[in-house]
Amino acid sequence: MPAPRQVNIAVLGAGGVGSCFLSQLSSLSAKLSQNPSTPTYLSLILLSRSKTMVYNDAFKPINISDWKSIMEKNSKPALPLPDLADFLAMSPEKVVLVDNTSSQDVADHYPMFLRKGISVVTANKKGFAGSYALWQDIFRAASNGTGQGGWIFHESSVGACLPTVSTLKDLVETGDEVRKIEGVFSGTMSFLFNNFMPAGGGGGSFSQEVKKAKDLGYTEPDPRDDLNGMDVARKLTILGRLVGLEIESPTSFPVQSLIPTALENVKDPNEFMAKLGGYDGEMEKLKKEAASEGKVLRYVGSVDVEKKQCRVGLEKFDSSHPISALKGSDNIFSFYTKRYGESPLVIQGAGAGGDVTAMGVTGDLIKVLRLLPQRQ
Ligand SMILES: NC(=O)c1ccc[n+]([C@@H]2O[C@H](COP(=O)([O-])OP(=O)(O)OC[C@H]3O[C@@H](n4cnc5c(N)ncnc54)[C@H](OP(=O)(O)O)[C@@H]3O)[C@@H](O)[C@H]2O)c1
Ligand SMILES: *C1O[C@H](CO)[C@@H](O)[C@H](O)[C@H]1NC(C)=O
Ligand SMILES: *[C@@H]1O[C@H](CO)[C@@H](O)[C@H](O)[C@H]1NC(C)=O
Ligand SMILES: *[C@@H]1O[C@H](CO)[C@@H](O)[C@H](O)[C@H]1NC(C)=O
Repeated sequence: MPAPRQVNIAVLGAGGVGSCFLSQLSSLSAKLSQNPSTPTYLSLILLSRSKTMVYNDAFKPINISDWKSIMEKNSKPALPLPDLADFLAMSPEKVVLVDNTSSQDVADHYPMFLRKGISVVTANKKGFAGSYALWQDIFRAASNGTGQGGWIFHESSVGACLPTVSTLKDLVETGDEVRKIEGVFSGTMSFLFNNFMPAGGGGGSFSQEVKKAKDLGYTEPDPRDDLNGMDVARKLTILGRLVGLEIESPTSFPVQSLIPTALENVKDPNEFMAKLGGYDGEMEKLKKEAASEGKVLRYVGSVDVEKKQCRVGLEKFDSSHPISALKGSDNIFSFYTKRYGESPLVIQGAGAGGDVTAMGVTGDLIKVLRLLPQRQ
């Protein structure tokens, strides 16, 4: 009977995704410890928020079911990231770092963690959608079978748990030729346009629909952080890079902002919301135009791989197109490839939410566990 394995888990971030992850980690850990062929013991040995951390020098496990009160009672000031990397590297067992933050700073340090043999699983887009230099550094630092660096997985960085990253990687690695990627990559934009211009007709004014989305909690606290299109641009950057395009940054291709120019610099989000109605005319005109052609407006991202062109913005679609028929805040990703021909490989479903995003992270954690060497 093989010796049981022990793997130490360090979790950064305890927000919406982080809390769901911790509850999934708790049940995963119980299940793996019962595995009859190779029991694996997962220990949560560090938990961090932006200013505070829980850990101990002996790498003793933290009770996962009790993390909230432990975090309140026993936390110390957060270690600076280079010190955190040194600390984790001293662990007697392999360490997997779960990044549940949206921090650029944490993402900038992935290469450092990986080079110290620490694996990383993450829903944070910042490491993969920032500069191309960081992208290259991360994948150079990651183990590629040589057994030196840690492993890195980031399924949830695009479309939460929808299998977008892994599917694209499989297409590329098995030799298919990806020609075009197109879709609705933002739950917020999906909800907004499915309501502003439903395929069956109707829908309120643009500002009314933005207000509705905000009131339901579908937007960022300042809806301009959605309307500027940068969230979509970041996801498109990741998808484009996965098919081999050297995209310099999410600002190196055209991104259509839906924020009226006059309201870009308004300080207060409430003032922005109050004034948005004054600019409904432009969107109303586009809506009428699309309707007169029997089409609907949608906010999409697309990569034309052959022409090496990326674009984010409004497009018109026939009402029979799968993109027009999207419901609620669902995402859709269409991969047009040589093997799939005229009929693209389509992935569709919920692209946000703590639980489904955490599931993507937990799935990545399971992949890393399979790759880590068995105990001697
Ligand atoms: N929620 C979704 O539907 C979804 C979908 C796909 C991807 N994602 C991605 O998942 C990540 C987490 O999302 P979320 O909704 O859970 O965010 P969130 O609720 O804002 O939580 C972020 C957490 O990270 C912590 N944090 C920030 N900077 C840190 C640092 N330098 N070191 C340690 N901890 C730090 C915060 O600490 P404090 O508690 O101290 O503030 C907070 O606990 C984001 O990258 C997001 O883009 C989310
Ligand atoms: C945070 O943890 C949750 C659950 O543990 C996981 O689903 C989520 O993907 C993680 N987020 C990141 C950014 O790693
Ligand atoms: C962990 O915390 C839970 C909830 O407070 C408690 O019931 C359980 O006994 C604790 N486990 C250990 C090993 O201390
Ligand atoms: C793996 O690492 C070696 C040595 O650094 C490098 O030459 C090779 O290109 C890498 N392979 C991949 C697939 O990254």
